[in-house]
Amino acid sequence: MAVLDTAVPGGKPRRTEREAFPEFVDAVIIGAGIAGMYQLHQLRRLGMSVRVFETGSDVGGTWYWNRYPGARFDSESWTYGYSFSEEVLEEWNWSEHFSAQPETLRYLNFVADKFDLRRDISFNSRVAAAHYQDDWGGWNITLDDGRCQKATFLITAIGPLSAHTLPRIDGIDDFQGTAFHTARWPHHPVDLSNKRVGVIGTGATGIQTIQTIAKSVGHLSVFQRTANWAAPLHNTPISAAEMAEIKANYPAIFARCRETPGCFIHMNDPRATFEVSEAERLAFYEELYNTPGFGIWQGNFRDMSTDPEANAAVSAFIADKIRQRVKDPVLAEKLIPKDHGFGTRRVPLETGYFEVYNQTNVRLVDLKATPIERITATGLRTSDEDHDLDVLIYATGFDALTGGFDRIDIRGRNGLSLKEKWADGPRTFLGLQTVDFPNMLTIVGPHNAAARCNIPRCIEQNVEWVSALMGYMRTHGHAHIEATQSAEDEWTESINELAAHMLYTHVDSWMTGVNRNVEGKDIRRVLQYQGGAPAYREHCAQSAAAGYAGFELR
Ligand code: NA7
Repeated sequence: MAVLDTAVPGGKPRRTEREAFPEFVDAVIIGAGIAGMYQLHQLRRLGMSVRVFETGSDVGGTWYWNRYPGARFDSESWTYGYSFSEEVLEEWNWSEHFSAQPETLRYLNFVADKFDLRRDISFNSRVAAAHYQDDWGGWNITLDDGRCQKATFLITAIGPLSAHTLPRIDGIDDFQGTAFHTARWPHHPVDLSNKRVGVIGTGATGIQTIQTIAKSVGHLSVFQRTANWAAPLHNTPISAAEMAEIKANYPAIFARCRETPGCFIHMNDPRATFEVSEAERLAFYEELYNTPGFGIWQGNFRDMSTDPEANAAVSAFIADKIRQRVKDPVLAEKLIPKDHGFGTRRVPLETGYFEVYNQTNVRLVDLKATPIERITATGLRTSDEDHDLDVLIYATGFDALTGGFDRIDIRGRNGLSLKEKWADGPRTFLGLQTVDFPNMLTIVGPHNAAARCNIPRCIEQNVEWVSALMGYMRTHGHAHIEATQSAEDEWTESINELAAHMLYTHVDSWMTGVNRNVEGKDIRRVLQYQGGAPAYREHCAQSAAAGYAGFELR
């Protein structure tokens, strides 16, 4: 039985699947998640004709697809929502400091309703190809059902983590039980009670899933290949009084987010790790460990992500926490990462995750010791044992940042394939444009600050920059924009230089583009701008202020 793929789930599409749309529009946006929705809203305000194509049957992107149990924010809800609309800020109430997926999806539906976004969105519409047309200087976009659309501009809003990947393990289709990838969780409730459930993967998604289902399943087998660092989320409800205070503070909250490198509310401590005494250091780590959200990662000593010894100090602190929380010392050691330091992968935030392993119905299977050999009809076979399962959950991640692009046949000037151009790593200017692909703009594209960001904050910046560009081009009578070769070369070079001193660059993870489930993605690449969001914004603003320096406009 194949792994269930709920690409077009039971939910009723808002528009008919074979709807007609005009042959030509000013802009096509791919994706109706947070970025695509806001980009549509902005371009409409400029009076442009726009069509959005979305694979899912409704808005929401990441929050539409990732419905697995326990899916929730790792950013504070009140820093995550859109900031552009006073009305939205005033009308929407978050119920928890770190909102769960159903509430976030309700929020995005509320925004879509408020701005009547759906009338320009074609749902159940997967873009298969986008080819630049040298003769008329625009794009031909083809959907996988054969429908076509022409547009002057192609704006990708496809998300950094949208191309989910199943493991390359023999026998996936042999399994006779129920199997899901977490990013294709069904839209109907899934009853796991008393079932024998297996989860492959212990990234942020696996951790959220495991800690949520552990109590209700009959038996849970966690198949862990690489142990991951994780720190407490400390989520709590938001009272009405607190929400009123948050609303009153929104300007200050968003101002704070604009100052920090990742647009979270947490800012690195200006001190270096060994500038303080050991007692002071441990007290600071303890305080951060007890702080909600990403404080322990984003608000730690300034050298935590660059100095191996500083990183080892915080890693040792977190390792001790795991030892305190997991009763079986042998098991605790298996849960402590030995091959990478704390924060060199995006840190999963957990709620009682490590305590799950104290339950008698939960078993950790260490795949480093006993690798998976194959999936079988009745479960999964490791090198030493057959594991019988009713349900198999693949929390196996994504082909990050470039995977979403690779899945569309994007061709620029003279038929050049984007996948081929980026085969050895992306080349871009500002993470928004790439040479030979005129009039294509990549919101949250590789080399952009957004993929390392409290993402809506960076999405808003990207979208507003692209919208200002569109306005400028209209005013000046331009219909063609393309990065210059020198701007692309310099930006790509600077991206590589900025990342060189970061410890994360030397670790396999989605942030370095490593995904051995995908052909050709076993080599680390620099995919993110590491200079911090404020500096990134400054680069974008400077280019715009100089009449879009680094771009050729015609
Ligand atoms: P991640 O963080 O990429 O995690 C994927 C997990 O799946 C990770 O533990 C992988 O182990 C595991 N994996 C992948 N392929 C296999 C195979 N073939 N065998 C065994 N285990 C495998 O993705 P997530 O969805 O958890 O999180 C992505 C981001 O979403 C997260 O950072 C948040 O920002 C939200 P590995 O470590 O590769 O050994």
